[in-house]
Amino acid sequence: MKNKHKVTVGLITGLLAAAVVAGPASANIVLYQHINYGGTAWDFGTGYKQSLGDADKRASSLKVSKPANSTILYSGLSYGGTASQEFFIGAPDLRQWNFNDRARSLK
Ligand SMILES: [Ca+2]
Repeated sequence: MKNKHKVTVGLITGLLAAAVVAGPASANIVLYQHINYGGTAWDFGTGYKQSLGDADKRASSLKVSKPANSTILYSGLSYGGTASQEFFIGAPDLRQWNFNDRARSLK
């Protein structure tokens, strides 16, 4: 049992090392049409999108994959609007952040 645990830790460490070596290119910010990561998924890569195309004002949940540190959603195009919110891991329900079907750009 102890050895099995060590192997698991080693594998995870290896995966983390691989992710770090890959750098920001492997970081993905994914918005979802519905809450709890349902419906259409829109992958925005490492972010910095002045407009969200098909996802415009439709996203209801999101995920931020490591090694991305975070993403910021904006209620306006080109990082504008009256509201913005930073997310570090993601959010299963953007209603909790008053951001349901509201995001129009992201960093
Ligand atoms: Ca939605």
